[in-house]
This record gives sequence, C-alpha cells and structure tokens, in this order.
Amino acid sequence: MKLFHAPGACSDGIVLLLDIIGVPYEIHELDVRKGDQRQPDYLAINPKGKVPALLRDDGRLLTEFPAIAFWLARKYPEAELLPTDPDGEARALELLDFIVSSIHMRGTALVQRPTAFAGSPEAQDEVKAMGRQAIERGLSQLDRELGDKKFLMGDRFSLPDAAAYYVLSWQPRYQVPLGERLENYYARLSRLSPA
Ligand SMILES: N[C@@H](CCC(=O)N[C@@H](CS)C(=O)NCC(=O)O)C(=O)O
Repeated sequence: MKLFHAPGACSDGIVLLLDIIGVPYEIHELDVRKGDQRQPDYLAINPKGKVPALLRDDGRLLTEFPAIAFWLARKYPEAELLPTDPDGEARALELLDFIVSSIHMRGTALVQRPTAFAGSPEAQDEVKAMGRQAIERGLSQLDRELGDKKFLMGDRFSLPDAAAYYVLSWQPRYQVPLGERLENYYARLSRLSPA
C-alpha cells in the first residue's frame, strides 16, 4: 500500500489512521507548495492532482479523505475505527463529512488558498473572511459535538477524530481560537501520532 502524502496537509489524518491500524505502508511524499501534485507523473496516477491518494495492493487508487478512511476502517475491522451498528456508523460518517466538507473545504481552504476562489486582492480578502466565519461556526459545532467526551464518538478514537486531527493542527494558519476543550482534545489526538 502506498500513500501519496504531503506533510502538513489533510493526508496527515490518513497517516494517523494507518499508524493506529499498524499496517505496513509506503509514503510517496509530494511538496504541494512547489506544485508536485500538478506534475504530469502524479496526474497520470491521480488526475485530481490532490492528496491524499492511496494506492492499494490490488493496484486500485482511492482518493477523497472520507472514502480512504472508510475503506481502511472496513478493510481492517480489528482496529475498530468505525462502529458496526447502522446508527453508530451513520453518526461517525456524519461527523467525518461535516469536518471535511464544512470545516476544511468551506473554511480552511478559503483562508489558506483564497487565490483559488477569487481574482482581485479585495475579493480574496472577502473570501478569507468568509472562510474564517465558516471555521468559527464549524469549530463551535465541533466543540458541541465533542461535549465532555474523550473522542467525538465517545471513549474510542474513530474516523471523524482523524479528520479533526488535521483540521485542528492547522489552527496557527487560520488563527481562530480553539478554546480549552478543543485544545485539550487536539493534544489528546496528537499523543496518538508517532510523528
Ligand atoms: N476533497 C478532498 C480534498 C483534498 C485536498 O484538498 N487536498 C489538498 C491538501 S489538504 C491538496 O491536495 N491541495 C493541493 C491542490 O489543491 O493543488 C479530500 O477529501 O481528500
């Protein structure tokens, strides 16, 4: 299994999952700031030009954080990364999708790369402000979802925590205060990472 990964990107969450599962894997590192993801050799493997992408042992490529995370949880059930009852599974996927689609794609992506969404510097400032608002709303919701639990689904680490791990690790870039509860939660998640 080979993970196409950029350190400091959302693929950090997949690294965390793979390390928790404890399965052997290779890393192919890309420098997304230098534009490795848009080079023809990578586009030939993943035409989306994004990380994470997971090349499975059967030669199939999986992209999109939630799909990779779901596949890993199902492929390695002994790691217990996803509840098996329909209600628990749906709830975990609901949280995972919220973090990736709302906090990352509608929040941090706008703050970190406003040039991808608007042309003029004024419009880019507006995009950044909208992204920051989405992060504020998203983090408040995440804080409510966490409540006094250890992890988002309770006492056990599960898939949505891996997405929360990468999104919270970006806080110095988007500069929205996490608050004490999310700070403690992020510290807990960081202790699970061997990095
Ligand atoms: N929806 C995708 C988002 C992936 C994504 O945006 N990856 C970023 C890194 S966090 C990337 O590859 N950026 C490089 C680029 O857009 O050129 C997923 O869930 O995997």
